[in-house]
Amino acid sequence: MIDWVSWHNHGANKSGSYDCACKVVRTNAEWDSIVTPLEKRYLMFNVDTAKAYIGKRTQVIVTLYDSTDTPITDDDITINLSLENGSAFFYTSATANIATTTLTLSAGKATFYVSSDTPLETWLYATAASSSSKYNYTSAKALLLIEELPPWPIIGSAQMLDSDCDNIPDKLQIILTTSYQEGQSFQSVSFGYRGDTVQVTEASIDDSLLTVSFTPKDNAIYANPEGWITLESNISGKTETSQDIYTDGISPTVLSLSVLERSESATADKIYIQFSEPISAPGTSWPLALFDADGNPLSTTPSVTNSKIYNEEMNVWEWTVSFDASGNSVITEGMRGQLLASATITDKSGNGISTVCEPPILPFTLKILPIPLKYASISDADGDGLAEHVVMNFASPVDSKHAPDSISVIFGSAVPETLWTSALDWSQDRAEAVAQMPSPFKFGNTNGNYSGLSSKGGDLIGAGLLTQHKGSGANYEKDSTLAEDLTGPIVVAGSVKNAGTFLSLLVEASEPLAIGDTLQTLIQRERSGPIGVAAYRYNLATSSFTMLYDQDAETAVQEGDRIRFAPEDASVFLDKSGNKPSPENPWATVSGSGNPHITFHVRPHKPVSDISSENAESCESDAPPFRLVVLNQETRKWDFYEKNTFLFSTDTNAYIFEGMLYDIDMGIPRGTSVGTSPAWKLVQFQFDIPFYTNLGSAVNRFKQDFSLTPKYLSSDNKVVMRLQWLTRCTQGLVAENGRALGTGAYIAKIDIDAKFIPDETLGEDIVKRFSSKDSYTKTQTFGIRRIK
Ligand SMILES: [Ca+2]
Ligand SMILES: [Ca+2]
Ligand SMILES: [Ca+2]
Ligand SMILES: [Ca+2]
Repeated sequence: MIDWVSWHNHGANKSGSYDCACKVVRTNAEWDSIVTPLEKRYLMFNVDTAKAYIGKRTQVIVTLYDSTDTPITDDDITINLSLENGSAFFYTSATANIATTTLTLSAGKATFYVSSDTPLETWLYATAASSSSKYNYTSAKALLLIEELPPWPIIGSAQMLDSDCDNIPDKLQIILTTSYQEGQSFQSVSFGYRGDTVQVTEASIDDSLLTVSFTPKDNAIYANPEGWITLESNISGKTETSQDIYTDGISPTVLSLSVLERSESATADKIYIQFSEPISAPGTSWPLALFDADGNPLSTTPSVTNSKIYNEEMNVWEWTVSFDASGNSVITEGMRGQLLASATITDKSGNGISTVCEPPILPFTLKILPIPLKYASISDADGDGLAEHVVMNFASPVDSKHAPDSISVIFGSAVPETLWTSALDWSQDRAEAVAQMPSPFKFGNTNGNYSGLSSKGGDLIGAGLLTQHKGSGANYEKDSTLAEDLTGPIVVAGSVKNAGTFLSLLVEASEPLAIGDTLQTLIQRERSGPIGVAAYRYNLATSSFTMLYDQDAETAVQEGDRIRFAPEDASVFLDKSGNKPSPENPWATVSGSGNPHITFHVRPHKPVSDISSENAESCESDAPPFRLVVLNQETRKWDFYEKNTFLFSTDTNAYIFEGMLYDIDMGIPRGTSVGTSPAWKLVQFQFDIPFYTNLGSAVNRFKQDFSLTPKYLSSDNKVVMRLQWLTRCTQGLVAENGRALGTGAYIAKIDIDAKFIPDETLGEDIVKRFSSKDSYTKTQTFGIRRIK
């Protein structure tokens, strides 16, 4: 009998000296003798020393690690906080009132605050509250140092105030632990305010009360401010800083009021009150004085049966108010209300209603509930690959009173986008509306992150979310539905790299793909097309696929090419909801990786060249035997070079090559988009082509440098060259030593080196890649036949 026994070596020790004990084959195992060692886990504090003055709180963070110092986020144990000696208080926040000695980790971490009323120097521990059968927890340990208050002022407490009753903070009041003495003075106060840091160097100081005024950059209502604060003081020529937090000293107030449109089936009215900040549950006492539409006070006190939070984000509460004895509404649209000075409304910091600020008298607006949405969709109606067409269906016809003020649509998966519009095109029966979003969703946003059941049946995946919005403040309402993805996928990027004699093209799509008709086209190339790109094989990952093809293939995609999906039914690929690529889905430029690679096609123009000794056209006995001829893509003429010097140009159809002709055709990566200058300024070639008889005797040699400029690169990324071995007057082809060559087989040893000289104005990465070299070596046989 063989049993496999395994145990963790996690935490066995940090040097891992018994790593090999992970799996052990045991024979004749005795089960009761098998011991699984407990895995070690460590609680650690973020500080070695936690330091505070008497009565002040200092923040400490405790984190759980394994023996490799990796934080453990899935073992949220409860911990006990304790001291070696003395007593301290532990709080879960800087402002919490109730102390605790137990905490539960959240994702492997807990933050707490410690303070003490007496000076202390002792050890602080965080210990696992209970033991585990799997883990052995080591406690966290740090020095706790509680010191007497210093003999200069530090922050005792700090409160943010609003002195002009606009619900925007403007004054910070600090109670110092002591007043400034001789040789001590105020320097500055800095504090955090909604992401800004505000620094104030002027203060009014009255004994130990220090007040600074400021105007916030962000002038939005902020009636529950909280943040950090730093006080700098000059103490006998030295700057001493005191850090603390400031708390909310601003009273809650009412911002807006509304009453719900009364339906036939209603049994009570619903009143909505929007507060300037979160409040504590107000109970059923009515908080407002009422006025009629003309502003005359009313003595009515509505009878409240319930109050509850209605919109937490907007601090809107709902009061249920009974009808009067005759069944009429006590509060109607247009009436006004004012917060009662006696109302029992308090904010989360315990601030009651202001005794200084006069509450505003506000009208009750009518809250209208929107007609629920039933279905929505997002498509690319104009076929350019970008989604912009939104259709929405409502549960019942929508009259203008119940129509949304605006709609918002969330779409896109990697970086979701929210677009808004208020322009809706209603159907005849007013149960459907169409919105052309003012600008389409961004390139690549062709699906969304929502999924669920469709009201039309079946599941929706990759959906967006459509929300209708109506009203504002206390009468704001919204209602959402999934928006089905009816937008086809697009190609967002491509990158090509060499894979031996093949190229491997990675095509990245905007969303997860499905395979439809495999007989259709994978992608299209724009250059000399659109043409379908053939591949030996392709591999689909979720939202991308790689294609492998011969780098010499006519349809090969190169760096700088643009590619896209074949439109509609011509595409192999669909998105996961079955949407086909749009008719005009956009092109994406293919980037390269690794060094750019030149494809060489070097071969004799004809396997056997007929050479006549009777030649009149270029009969110069002392002319060099070779010319390099390159097709100029700007003039469409042949440019002739001899020893790297430009000689002349001729029309391609007017010139007849004589002598022995070699074709040198190359594919050179542009490295940039089609139609723009290449990523290289030059390609420097070194040609070395010695020719031999078939017995190996040297006959002649073409050895020349040539600097290729972009004017020779076709829009199709091709370079067309000819190497012309000229005949000599009355002799035909001659060897270097002047002897005429006879009919027979000859050998060419071709050696071409190429070096890219980059366009330095491009990005660092592309400049580096286009500073590389490539080369080509081949031995070839060709024939010469002498004719009369
Ligand atoms: Ca203010
Ligand atoms: Ca407040
Ligand atoms: Ca579109
Ligand atoms: Ca889609």
